[in-house]
Amino acid sequence: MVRKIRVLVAKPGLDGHDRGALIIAQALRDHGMEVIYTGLRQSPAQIAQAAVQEDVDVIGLSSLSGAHRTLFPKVLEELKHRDAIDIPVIGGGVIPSEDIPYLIDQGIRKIFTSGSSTEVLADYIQELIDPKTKPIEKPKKIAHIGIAVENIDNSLSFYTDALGLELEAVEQVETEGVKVAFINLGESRLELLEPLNDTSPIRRFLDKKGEGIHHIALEVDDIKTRLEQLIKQGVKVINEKPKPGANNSQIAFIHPKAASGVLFEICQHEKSDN
Ligand code: B12
Repeated sequence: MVRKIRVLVAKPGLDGHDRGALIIAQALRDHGMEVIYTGLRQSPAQIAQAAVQEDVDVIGLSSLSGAHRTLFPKVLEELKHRDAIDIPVIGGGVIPSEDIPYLIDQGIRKIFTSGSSTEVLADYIQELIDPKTKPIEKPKKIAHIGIAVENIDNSLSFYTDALGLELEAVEQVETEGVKVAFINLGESRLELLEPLNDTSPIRRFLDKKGEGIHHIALEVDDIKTRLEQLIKQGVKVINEKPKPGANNSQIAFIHPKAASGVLFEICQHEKSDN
């Protein structure tokens, strides 16, 4: 029989907020993991001891009291004393973003704050424990930044003359109702987007917001899998399936509501150096 992943969910210190920890414990059980919950007000030594005794695969610390900077590293210290520092420790709760790099530096593997998806958490633990699990692929680079313009010919000279960049090609993408000028910039591009007709999404954007940045495109290796992962994580997308984009690419848009108002495109080009 395959051994279930065993997770210790622990509340260090005097913190009495247990809702988040209980939700996480239940969510991980729903994902088929075995969860041991320490209960409230545990010392770092008690947590490390319980982790060793229960032979857990991962420890999840929850803190909302503001004591994470002291307590999380203390748990690591206690694990070290017990020769158990190989047990990965993750954390969550009310943890200001400026504290996260410090905690990662101390040896906490990852911090999940309010609003984190439990799907992402379960997948993360699965990957952490089982190296065979395919990790979530990070985007490789900014493929391009799309800039909506009324007329490419009128806008081009700023990019080619004032900035001295090189115009690589101009292409019409009939399906999107858009004419695109590709301007090389290091490993990325700027794409000037001119509407071809009144139903073009770029026309609607220009009427609503005027000229300016329309979207940021991120290059991925496997757009189909990446899109499926985003949908599984509960990220709101505009396209549930990849569609043809400019310059021999497959593209899909993520809803701006998922990304603080920014329209992101993920794209995969035929050649990986694109
Ligand atoms: C509900 C609440 C309470 C309830 C707690 C009920 C309970 N049994 O949990 C009560 C009313 C009792 C309470 C009391 C107090 N509270 Co209070 N409380 C809150 C509040 C409004 C919401 C917390 C909550 O339940 N969120 C919902 C859960 C689901 O979210 P979550 O815990 O963040 O969990 C998510 C993630 O963080 C993450 N996560 C959490 N744990 C873990 C663990 C792992 C392993 C992983 C991977 C992920 C993970 O996943 C969860 C799901 O997304 C917060 C404000 C806030 N916005 O967070 C203040 C807050 C936490 N409280 C605060 C304070 C100050 C107090 C009191 C000291 C107030 C007082 N003077 O008496 C007391 C202290 C109580 C104590 N003994 O510790 C402060 C803490 C300040 C700080 N960190 O510096 C906050 C931030 C309010 C504020 N803005 O000032 N509180």
